[in-house]
Amino acid sequence: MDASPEGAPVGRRAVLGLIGLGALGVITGSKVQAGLSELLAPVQLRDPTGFTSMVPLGNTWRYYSVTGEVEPRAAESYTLKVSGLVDRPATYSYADLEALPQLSFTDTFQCVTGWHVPDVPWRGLRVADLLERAAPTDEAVGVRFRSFDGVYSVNMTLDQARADDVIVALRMYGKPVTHDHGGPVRIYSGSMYGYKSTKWLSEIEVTPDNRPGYWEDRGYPLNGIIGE
Ligand SMILES: Nc1nc2c(c(=O)[nH]1)N[C@H]1C(S)=C(S)[C@@H](COP(=O)(O)O)O[C@H]1N2
Ligand SMILES: [Mo]
Repeated sequence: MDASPEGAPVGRRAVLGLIGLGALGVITGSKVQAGLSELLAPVQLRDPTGFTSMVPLGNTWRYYSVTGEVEPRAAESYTLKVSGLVDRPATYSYADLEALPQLSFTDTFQCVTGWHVPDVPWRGLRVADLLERAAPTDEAVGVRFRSFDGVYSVNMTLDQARADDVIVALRMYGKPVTHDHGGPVRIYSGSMYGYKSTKWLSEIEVTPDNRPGYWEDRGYPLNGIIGE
């Protein structure tokens, strides 16, 4: 079966039992690809406060994790590796990342399955800056973003990863990125669909190729630029 739905049910914390399959049909949307397979293998959808998902079913976040629950990581013990085809591999602590120049912008978050969230304020540092510090070698072609969930990864070309709106995000809505949104540190890939924004980021590896990552292996476009 092909994996069009995103994420996996996560047992008791999933609200699917609470809202039922009928409501799920509404959430996945009639004009979106609410195929039967999507209903049978539902997306992970959490509702931390209990009832918010009952109200505005339009522009709300879905909290995705293809691995179910992810062990939370504190900012104090967090590290990000920059590795692969670079002259200067490095490991950054959260404080190291915070000390680098940050930029802030507001953007629409767009999942390839159709839902979106407008006007999301982000803050973080450009992946381009980390790459420049690492100095990719002449053989470098792609960049692979890995997650400490142990499974998720995404690739981009080196050029795509250097775009101004591709950031290592430390803050969202003016606050540290929450665990459910992939904190303490996630990628936000501005002009690309949500699956290009690796949550629970652990490593940025410069690669000799641009091989498919988790969702690209399951049919999503390797070039995830919105509208292309
Ligand atoms: N580690 C990890 N990162 C991930 C995913 C995931 O399942 N695991 N899902 C991706 C997809 S398809 C989307 S749309 C966004 C969702 O971000 P959110 O969970 O903060 O809403 O995360 C992306 N990054
Ligand atoms: Mo997505």
